[in-house]
Amino acid sequence: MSKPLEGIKIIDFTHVQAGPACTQLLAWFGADVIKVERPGSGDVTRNQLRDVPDADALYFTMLNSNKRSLTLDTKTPQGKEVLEKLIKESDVMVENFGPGALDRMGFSWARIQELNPGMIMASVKGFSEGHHYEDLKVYENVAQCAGGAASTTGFWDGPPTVSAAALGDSNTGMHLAIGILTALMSRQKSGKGQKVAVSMQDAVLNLCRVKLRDQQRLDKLGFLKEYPQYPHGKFTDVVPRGGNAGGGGQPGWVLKCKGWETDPNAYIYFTVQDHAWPPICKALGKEEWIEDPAYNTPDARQDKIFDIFATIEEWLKDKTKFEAVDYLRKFDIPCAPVLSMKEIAEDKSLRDSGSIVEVDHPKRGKYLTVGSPIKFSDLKPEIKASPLLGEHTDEVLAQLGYTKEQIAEMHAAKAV
Ligand code: CAO
Repeated sequence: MSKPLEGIKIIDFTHVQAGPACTQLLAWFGADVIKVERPGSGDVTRNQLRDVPDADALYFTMLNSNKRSLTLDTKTPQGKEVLEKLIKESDVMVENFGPGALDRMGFSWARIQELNPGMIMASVKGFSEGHHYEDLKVYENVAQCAGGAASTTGFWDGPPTVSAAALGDSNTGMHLAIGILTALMSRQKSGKGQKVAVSMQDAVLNLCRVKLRDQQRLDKLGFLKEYPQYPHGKFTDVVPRGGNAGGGGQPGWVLKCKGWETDPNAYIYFTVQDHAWPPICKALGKEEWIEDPAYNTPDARQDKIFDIFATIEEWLKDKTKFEAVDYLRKFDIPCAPVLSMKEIAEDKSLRDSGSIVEVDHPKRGKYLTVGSPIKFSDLKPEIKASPLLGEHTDEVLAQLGYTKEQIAEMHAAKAV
């Protein structure tokens, strides 16, 4: 079966996480992704946080599967020539260098268009073009702070907090993938390529839209009913950190289960969904709350929501998180155990669905990685090992028409 993106050739000039996450996704769906890396060193993540000496780090292998690796010093004349040829033959070029790096290398958008008017040039930067911080280099947590995630995450009596989820990196890469696919569709109609850019700040903000919603409600009302600060605490003029509160109209909290004193993840998330109030009361053995006007509407519950959570915790005291969820699911209550990474790594359902896959790597042996979170009826992406540094250099150069002698010369000149 041919893969949907087969025939699409992508120059993957990305490094670290944001760009590689994007191109990896496109490679899974069939694109020919050629990762261009600096000879000798390659993507910095090959060496970062190594757990096996002399083998590419998991940081690299988990973001670069299904790609080919071409080493190329694009600051040498031969390297530039190879890149020009590649640009002429490719559909997409993806990069996430620091601001201005590609221009300094001699590959401005104008030059790329000259070489290939059909080229889709996709970039990740920390901030968008024209932004007053456009010159800044940016990593994950910087973006989380600039995009509104950090100021709204954590507890009210603690500092702004970053999330473990890669909202700035992989999330930006996913946004860029959507942009690239849109530009490919557009090119089918117009024949023209275009520049696609996503800033990490914007991608984080896109996921924080409910907090911008809350800022405007706060400006109007002076309080936010669904936050733990209401009605007993104080609001200032900015959206506060809401701890583990549910983000919408359904109150929720992380609740302790049996064993929480020694197990840092012996918790469940429990949601008090409005229309599930009767089943919640039945599940907890608190039938008297069902018709009690002090409890039977969201407004009535609001000022005692933490007392309600305390009652649920009392009920949870002799149940493990798995026992609790297995019981609560029968009552249709939105809840889940707080899973550790160890539990996720061993989860049979995640393995069966291909969301976690085991891959065999020639140097490091077997390792786990995250498979496609997008499921298709007609495509089951096969997750392959990431390439060794320069593994496909000669192959790609030969496909570009270079002879064995020319390739040997480039090796001798350290251009590849
Ligand atoms: N051959 C020759 N030179 C190469 C090359 C190659 N194959 N690949 C990269 N280079 C050069 C670049 O041209 C650049 O050179 P100059 O700065 O001299 O013009 C140089 O390598 C460094 O590039 P950089 O600025 O991207 O690298 P950095 O390590 O200093 O910064 C990062 C890293 C991530 C902060 C920066 O790239 C950045 O801000 N990127 C945009 C935002 C982003 O994607 N951040 C998320 C990364 S994931 O956490």
